[in-house]
Amino acid sequence: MGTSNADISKLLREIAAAYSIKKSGNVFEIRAYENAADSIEHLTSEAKDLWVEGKLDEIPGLGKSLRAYLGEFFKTGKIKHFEVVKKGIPGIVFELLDVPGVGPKTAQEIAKLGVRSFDGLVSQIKSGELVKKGFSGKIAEKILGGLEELGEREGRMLLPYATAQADRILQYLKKCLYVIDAHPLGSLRRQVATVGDLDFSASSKSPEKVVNYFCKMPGIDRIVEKGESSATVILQSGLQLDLLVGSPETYGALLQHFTGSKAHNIKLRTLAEKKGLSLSEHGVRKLENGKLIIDNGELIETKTEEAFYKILGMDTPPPEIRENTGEIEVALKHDLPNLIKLEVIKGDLHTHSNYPFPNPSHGPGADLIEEIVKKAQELKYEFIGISDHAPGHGKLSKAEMIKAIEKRTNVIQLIKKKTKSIRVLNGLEIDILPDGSLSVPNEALTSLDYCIAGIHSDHRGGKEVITRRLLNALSNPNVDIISHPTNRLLNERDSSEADWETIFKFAAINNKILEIDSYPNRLDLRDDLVRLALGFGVRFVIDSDAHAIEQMDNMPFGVSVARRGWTEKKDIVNTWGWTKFAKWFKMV
Ligand code: DGT
Ligand code: CA
Ligand code: CA
Repeated sequence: MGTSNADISKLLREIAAAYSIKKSGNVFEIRAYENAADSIEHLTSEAKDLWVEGKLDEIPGLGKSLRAYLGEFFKTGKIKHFEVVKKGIPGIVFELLDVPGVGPKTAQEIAKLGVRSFDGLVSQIKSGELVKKGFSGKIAEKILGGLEELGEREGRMLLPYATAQADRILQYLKKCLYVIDAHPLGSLRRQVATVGDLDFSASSKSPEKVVNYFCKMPGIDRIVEKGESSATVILQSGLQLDLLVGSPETYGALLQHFTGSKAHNIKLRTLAEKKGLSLSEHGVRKLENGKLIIDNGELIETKTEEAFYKILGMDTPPPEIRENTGEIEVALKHDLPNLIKLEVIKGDLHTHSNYPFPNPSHGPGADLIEEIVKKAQELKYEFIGISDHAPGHGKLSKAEMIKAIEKRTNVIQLIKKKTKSIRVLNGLEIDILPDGSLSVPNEALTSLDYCIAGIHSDHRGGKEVITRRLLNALSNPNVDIISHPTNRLLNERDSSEADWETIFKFAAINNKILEIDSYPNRLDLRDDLVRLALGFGVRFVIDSDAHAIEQMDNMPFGVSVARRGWTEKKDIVNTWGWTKFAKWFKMV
């Protein structure tokens, strides 16, 4: 077993589950394991490194006994006590906990019915055997969906990883003598939060030579398919690459086709047919009496994507919104949105410094406030907000909490005074507790420039609970922003369920801002919900949620989410001029 933070979190969750299955631990013990799992999952440094440096006590929410267990784990590769706790529970129970929608009770029940593998489970559900044995049909259905989701999740890359890989491959492609131009396309060009495989196009007069060159790329494990103008290869890293090569005269059509999305292309094809045209990756052809004339001479010139879309009588939708969710209709009416761009971002409101709060609710950042300010200056920002996690709820008395926050406010005041070319803003990120109240008393919030509230525990509460918690937080006059509203972690945890329409309506009416968090495995609020919220008039802030200054460079990924959600400059508060911005936050 590995020792990554993800491995340790999983192990701790398994112990929590084992306790609850055996009914041997009390509620507090189980909660302690779950909290520790959450806390380690969110660390910016590896827990093992902290152990090596003798700094395990820096992990918030980790008690003395858990620290000792982790020490034992790093030293010996196992924990005796955990083995005792897990004893007698079949391994499949722990595997099942990874399936969305399956908790310890259900996992145990499935194991009791003799299921020992995922494949066995699927076949027992599909054949109706499980239900015959008395298992709930409704839950069985839900589990099938969960298994499917788990399968889909596996193998999809996060956007920054996909971007880095694609850059490298593009460099290689462009070095080929026969390549006139090349582009990464598919879901990467559309900036989808996770990317399945990487698609490339190349413009060339000698397609076969380009295909040969591509198939000789270093690091290829196997060639799946190789044609005259296309290839599919798998790299040793497991990454799949698709290449299509086309002639410069019709390269626009190729770009368009391979960018997708599939749904966008299908809709376009129907539209084209009505105009007597046929579309394919090779280009646009005229149909005669509704029939395709197979003659390359009939290919209409489409050197650029713009030329391609023009033939269809429409403007060119930005790749990020090519999902057949209305973009074709507005492009036909020449009414495409003017999507927000990275260049207009004027500041970041969600950054974590290493300010030493006593008992912070979650891991602090790695760098000094001054270092964050300097990085923000390098990014040419006009303002930078520091939003550390406040001390954890219940860790300090009310008076101590107020004092601790005041003390930090004074520190920031001093930094504000000595910083000239950029505005430093005093914020906090506080917790929305399970009952919907906030982790910090109101008296401590009034001196802040702004306040972010977010759910950082008990994410798996039901739809009503999550909705009520978010609405409660939004009702507090001191709360300006809800951070990462769905709390999803890509490839790890699904979005919380909530009554989003009610939440968005409430946020819009009460001038509350929803965050688009640029952290690569969050990208939360997600694009489809951004679009939905936008319809209700919600405003957004795009933040990095950086826990180290390098992570402030993640802003472009949040901007991509905002673009996929159809937002424009006016919808994003951290693009506004200072006067409007400060007025909104009542800073003046
Ligand atoms: P991914 O790889 O799962 O993240 O998603 P995509 O969108 O990159 O999908 P992929 O790699 O299967 O295909 C790349 C593009 O090629 C896709 O966005 C649109 C186009 N395409 C693929 N299959 C079809 C198809 O069956 N019909 C049409 N019209 N276009 C297709
Ligand atoms: Ca793809
Ligand atoms: Ca592909």
